[in-house]
Amino acid sequence: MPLQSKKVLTLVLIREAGRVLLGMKKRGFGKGNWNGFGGKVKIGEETIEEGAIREVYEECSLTVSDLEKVGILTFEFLGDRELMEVHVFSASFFEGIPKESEEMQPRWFNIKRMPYDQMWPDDRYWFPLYLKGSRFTGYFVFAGLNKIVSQSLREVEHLPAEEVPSNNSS
Ligand code: CJL
Repeated sequence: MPLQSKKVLTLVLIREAGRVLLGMKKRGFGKGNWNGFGGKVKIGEETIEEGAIREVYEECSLTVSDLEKVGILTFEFLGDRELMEVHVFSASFFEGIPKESEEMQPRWFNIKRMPYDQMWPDDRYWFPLYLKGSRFTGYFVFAGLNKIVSQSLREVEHLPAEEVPSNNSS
């Protein structure tokens, strides 16, 4: 593995009428937490958004469209050289009825009552920026999975354009 590499992940927050759809993660990384939907971007997917749309469908049976990129969150875990870069999208348009999958149990939350005690610890910092319609970038350093040891979070006017995956020989 290169000295510093990053894993690109997606997170989609579906919003309707003062509520946000979250899923209770039933297995794997983040099990027991409420979170938006998302996951890895697969080889062959042309954009991060395309991976995000696929993951939402797989995890809760909704077809989302017109995703808006609202944030980029980078996570460093002390002792681990791989960074996690989470591209956060907001979706206001969807078709279908939320359905439980093997991965997620979906449920609507009133935006005034987010279950921060059962979410990743970073969420209580950046989620309010999402809820008020801001765009943001954040960098969080974790010691273990539950403790934030350093963070920077800023609201931005524009998010950086998506990077084209490159093998460095072009
Ligand atoms: C972990 C990274 C899973 C989004 C969902 C994991 C779906 C992998 N995601 C929030 C995170 C990570 C995070 C860092 C400390 N809200 N989502 N914090 N916080 N990803 O496939």
